[in-house]
Amino acid sequence: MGHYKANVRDLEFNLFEVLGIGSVLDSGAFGDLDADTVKEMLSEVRRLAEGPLAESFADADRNPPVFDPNTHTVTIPESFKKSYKALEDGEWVKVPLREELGGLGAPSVVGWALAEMVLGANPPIQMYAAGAGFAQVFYNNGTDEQKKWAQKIADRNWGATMVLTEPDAGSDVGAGRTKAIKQEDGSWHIEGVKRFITSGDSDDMFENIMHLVLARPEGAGPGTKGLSLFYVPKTHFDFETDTLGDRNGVFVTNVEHKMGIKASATCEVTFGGHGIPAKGWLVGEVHNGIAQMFDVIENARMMVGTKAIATLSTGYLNALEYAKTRVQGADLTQMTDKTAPRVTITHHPDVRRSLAMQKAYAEGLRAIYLYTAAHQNEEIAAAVSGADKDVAFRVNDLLLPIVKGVGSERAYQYLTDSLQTFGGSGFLQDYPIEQYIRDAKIDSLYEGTTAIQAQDFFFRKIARDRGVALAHVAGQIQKFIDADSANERIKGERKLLATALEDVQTMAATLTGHLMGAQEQPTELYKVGLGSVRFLMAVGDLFIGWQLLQQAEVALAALDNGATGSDVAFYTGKVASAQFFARNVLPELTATRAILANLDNDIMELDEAAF
Ligand code: ST9
Ligand code: FAD
Repeated sequence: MGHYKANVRDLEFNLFEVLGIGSVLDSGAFGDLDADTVKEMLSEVRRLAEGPLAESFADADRNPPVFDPNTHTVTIPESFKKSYKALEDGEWVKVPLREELGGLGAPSVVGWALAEMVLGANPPIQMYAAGAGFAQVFYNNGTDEQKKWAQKIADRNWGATMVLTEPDAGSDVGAGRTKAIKQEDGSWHIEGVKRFITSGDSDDMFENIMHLVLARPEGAGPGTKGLSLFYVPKTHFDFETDTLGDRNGVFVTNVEHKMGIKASATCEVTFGGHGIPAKGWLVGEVHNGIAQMFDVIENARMMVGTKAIATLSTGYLNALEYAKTRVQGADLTQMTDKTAPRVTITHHPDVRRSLAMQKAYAEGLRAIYLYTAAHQNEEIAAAVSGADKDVAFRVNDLLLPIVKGVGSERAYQYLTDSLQTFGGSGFLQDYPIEQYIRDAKIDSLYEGTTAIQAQDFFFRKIARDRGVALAHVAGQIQKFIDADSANERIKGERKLLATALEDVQTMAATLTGHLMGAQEQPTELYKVGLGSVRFLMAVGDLFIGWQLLQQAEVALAALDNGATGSDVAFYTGKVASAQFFARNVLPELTATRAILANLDNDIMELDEAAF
């Protein structure tokens, strides 16, 4: 048995019992795809993830990719390439893609449920496998001619990269200096050095790599709006004859030595610096680079959040298994009796508290990413929350910083609890948790740090959206609180949820007040900046509490309907987890509300020397 533990029971519970996607599939909205086929897919990807994909997880960490500066190449460990091939052979990453690109056109929610298991087993595999997804963005944004290229790229399973970051342009993408110079034949020459590029080179895993590069055409304006998006192949390719041509002038010039996800090659990539021009083509022949790149970024943010959540889930399940067998100390009620029998650590209240928090966050965050994915297809969104197409996409936008920002922060926080459950053994490489923690730390950094997610959440997803998406989700929560059919057993928890909703609404109003106040007094904006991460995390807790209680309602009904066998423990656990979260976490939002109500700018006025 490898390190990875999937939770297919919970995935099926979310998909079929809570979100109810079975009835949408049965309506024929997604062709022949039915519930049984989705269940078979989940089971097959679980087999792959727990077996061949997980197999190289530790080996590729201990023997990471090696860079050869003379040939500008990266050597990837054989064990990892074997795992990668196992995923590629099944074409699993294409399941949610459009049919023109060899996909099945399955709903996003199915695609992300499958991806969770790959990301939990060996995250860099999913990153290297993103080529066909990138091709879909290229297809959606490309000219008719470029659409044909995109189809070929997906068909031939090329690798792909997203190329934004430069040494002086990280969070501030608009500071990028990489240039694009127009050529007479309609192509462009790209010149500059990009940093931290995931999968910049990948040994012989792919016959070619498609780089999607943001660069500034000569004479274009400043900031992100002056950037355009270019398709830049590693090696030229003749799409008429299907043949590889000369090497393009884009070379990897360094590979980083990292804390985690070591199997993923993070590269410095130099365009046009080695005597050969780096030739690129303007995507869609329009200068709309940042908006086009956000089509990739939105999916990548979803991927990063799901990765973090997947890792927390397997961390929790590993900790749970260990706790059930580790015998240490006596039951607390017999602590003074030195002859009392020794018990497994699951008998200790603090271990139970910790396991309950890990379970609630792992399963609550899973519910959040699947609810988000459910709003990426209008048919599913309509069934799940009654959202029309416009509102569905706004809700997806609203929830992405929660999936990415809250998912990554909470996963890292509670993975340390998973490690703590193992005691000193957790610190050893005999168990996977220390690698989980190292691998998960990146999730709060790349694809926009948590601070950037929090600002995106408030300024763009709430203020600029005029609260439409937030009001839709808050309406769903209110409906749940008010439901006549509410089960009496979680009545007290509904009250806690109602208070949490009110707390969050007050926090939103407070921050909005500072935003408005900034028209008169610009430094009022600092208060938004000081409160935005707390606010993001608070909204995350509210949504998690709501999702868990909704699950508890479904579980109680299943128990009342005579659930049997292992389902009894599963549903009982759902109810207990929701109650624990509501009682132990939701009341904290009242304190956050008070903190936000009293924000001041003292810390902004403090001399740097005083820090
Ligand atoms: C990175 C990669 O870190 C790490 C992992 C790689 C793994 C690779 C595998 C990925 C797999 C998944 C992909 C699969 C592909 C598809 C599959 C298909 C099924 N939403 O606010 P403004 C746009 S990469 C949408 O003024 P500033 C919008 O067009 C590096 N659009 O921003 C807007 O115009 P308008 C990641 C948004 O002040 C325009 O930007 N780096 C959003 O100019 C300007 O907006 C980062 O993430 C949004 N939320 O620039 C950088 N926001 O307003 C983080 C903006 O007219 N920094 N736009 O609509 C930021 O995000 C900054 O806030 C900034 C600020 C750069 C946007
Ligand atoms: P900075 O932007 O310098 O941030 C430093 C600190 O300041 C952070 O805590 C940040 O939150 C804070 N900060 C910065 N600006 C603000 C602000 N306006 N408000 C509040 N706080 C702020 N990039 C790509 O283009 N393609 C890739 O494939 C890719 N893969 C990556 C893989 C790895 C392993 C790593 C480490 C990075 C990768 N990146 C990639 C780059 C990544 O997206 C950036 O590192 C990230 O956007 C942060 O930029 P930075 O590192 O320059 O940090």
